Amino acid sequence: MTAFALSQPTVRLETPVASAVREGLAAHPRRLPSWLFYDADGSRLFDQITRLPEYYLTRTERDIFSAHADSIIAQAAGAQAAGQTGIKPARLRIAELGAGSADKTRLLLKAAAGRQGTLLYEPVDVSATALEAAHARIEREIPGVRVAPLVTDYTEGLYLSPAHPGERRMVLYIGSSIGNFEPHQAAQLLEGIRAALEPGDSLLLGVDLRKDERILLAAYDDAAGITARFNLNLLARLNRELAADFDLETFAHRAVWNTTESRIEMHLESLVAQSVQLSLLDLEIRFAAGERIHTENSYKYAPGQVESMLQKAAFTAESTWTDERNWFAVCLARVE
Ligand code: AVJ
Repeated sequence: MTAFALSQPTVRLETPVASAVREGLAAHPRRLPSWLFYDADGSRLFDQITRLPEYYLTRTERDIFSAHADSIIAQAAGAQAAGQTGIKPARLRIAELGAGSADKTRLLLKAAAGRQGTLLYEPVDVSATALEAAHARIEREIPGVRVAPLVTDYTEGLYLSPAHPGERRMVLYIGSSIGNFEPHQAAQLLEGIRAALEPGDSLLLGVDLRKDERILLAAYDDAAGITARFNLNLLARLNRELAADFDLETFAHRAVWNTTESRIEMHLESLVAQSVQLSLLDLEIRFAAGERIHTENSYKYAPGQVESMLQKAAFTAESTWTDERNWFAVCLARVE
């Protein structure tokens, strides 16, 4: 019988996290993708961020929904057009991209269920756990709503089952989630959504608007230090998942306003010269003192910019709702 020598195999960890970290930390300047923020701890910290006094985004968008949910839903259903043309307004089914905890969405779901009696709500997220939490609560708390979660990475293309005849699909992409994408990626994403829709369907897009730099910086560098913990949790995650040895005391949270690109950037700055081991990647990274890892972009849009992004993706921007300070905008766009 032949004996085989079992040599130590070189196993390369091939998970999305491993490849993203390998690629991002090898780059100069170093970077890590912002989707890495959202493990269980990071999602909890983001939830705390949305309740911070400085983080106006969630509160402002919720205020817009509180004031306008009925008109937003009526517009999506085509009630206005129906008045003019005599066409019967359609029933809506609502899909939400990156649904997460779906908190603000409830205002829209209530308005839609109130209008048509029942509603099918299809939250789409890469994380099944995020979807499960929202599922039971929404069915329990909003009468008439049935939840059909869809676990998929919508940035890789969106595939939705066809709506029933006489139904219109409304896709929600709210919370300024699109702000994490570079302009060319954002354009692709909108085109991907457009391709999943039929004429008469609509997209509701929520974006953060350009404003005084001090307000922006405070929102991304709050006094209680929650955003700093959110950013640093990325390194804690690599310690947990990749057996890395980042010393969190020697990295600092930085928020920067990049006026040319019109975006808030988050970075993690190494306060000392040091080298870090990522055991499961078999990787060592040397940081110079002051060297940064770029962890997030959060784009802030000029008035009219969302509408033109939507038009470029072959949507017709129909209506935009905003708050009285003009800090946040919610735009309804139609597929013709
Ligand atoms: C979830 C992408 C909308 O960009 O404001 C919050 C994430 N980062 N604080 C944002 C975030 C730092 C957030 N989005």
